Amino acid sequence: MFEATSETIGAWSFHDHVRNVQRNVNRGLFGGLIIRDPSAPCANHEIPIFIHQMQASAKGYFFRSGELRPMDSYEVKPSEAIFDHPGVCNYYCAIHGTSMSGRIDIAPADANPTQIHIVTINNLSFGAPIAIRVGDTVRWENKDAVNHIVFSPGGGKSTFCLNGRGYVGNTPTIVGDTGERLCWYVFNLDIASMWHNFHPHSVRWQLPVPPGGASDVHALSPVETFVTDTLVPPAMRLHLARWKRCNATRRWTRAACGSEAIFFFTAMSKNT
Ligand SMILES: [Cu+2]
Repeated sequence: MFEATSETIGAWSFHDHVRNVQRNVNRGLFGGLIIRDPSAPCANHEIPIFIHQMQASAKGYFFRSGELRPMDSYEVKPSEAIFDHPGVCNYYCAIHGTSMSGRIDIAPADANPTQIHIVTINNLSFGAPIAIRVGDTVRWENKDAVNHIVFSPGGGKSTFCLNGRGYVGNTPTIVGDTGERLCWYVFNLDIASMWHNFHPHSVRWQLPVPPGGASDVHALSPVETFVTDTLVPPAMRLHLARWKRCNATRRWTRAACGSEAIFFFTAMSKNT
């Protein structure tokens, strides 16, 4: 039970905290709780933004180790018929999430003897991608001081998302008139080790300390939140939709400025 008292004014992240955390995130088992400040000025637009990663599940190279304690190891052998076809296997740690991910490139079998490939787990990392052939064995050795679970759901590589959506044109667009007040509730819902910066490129906000101080960037640790108000600025920000191309000269010219401001704040894939 969560009691919304004056001491809890702000934004709070929640997520599953047991097992298969990333799989449960993909199912939507995470979110934010906002406790409004009744004495705060009314905003024209309230903007909850979740910054996080998702990884699709699909049929492919599926495997999952047990919980590997320090110095434990885990092997995927040919007899398990997992790396039995060429392709790319993206996997991650089921405890630490997709920020701790690895990759195996699987080539067809050839006349050379089969090999055992060692992946050393260290500093919350699986290290560089490895290349194997069908028929090879992969062995993970946990040299970290913490437990890990090597997990391949058979899907693609993880994608950075805003509110469950990735890529420009798909992520949320915030449109406001000049002078309107925006109340941002920013949540870093990356629950592994990924930090994100909130940096909307067109506004700044007052800091509580030092007096008179201001900032236009705020770093968010995993599961940290940030609440701030900004005003939609009077200046026009560059945007391709405001440029026109002359068919004769093939040159771009800037169209007349409007009074609206355009924020550009989006998420990109790690694949690029
Ligand atoms: Cu881990």
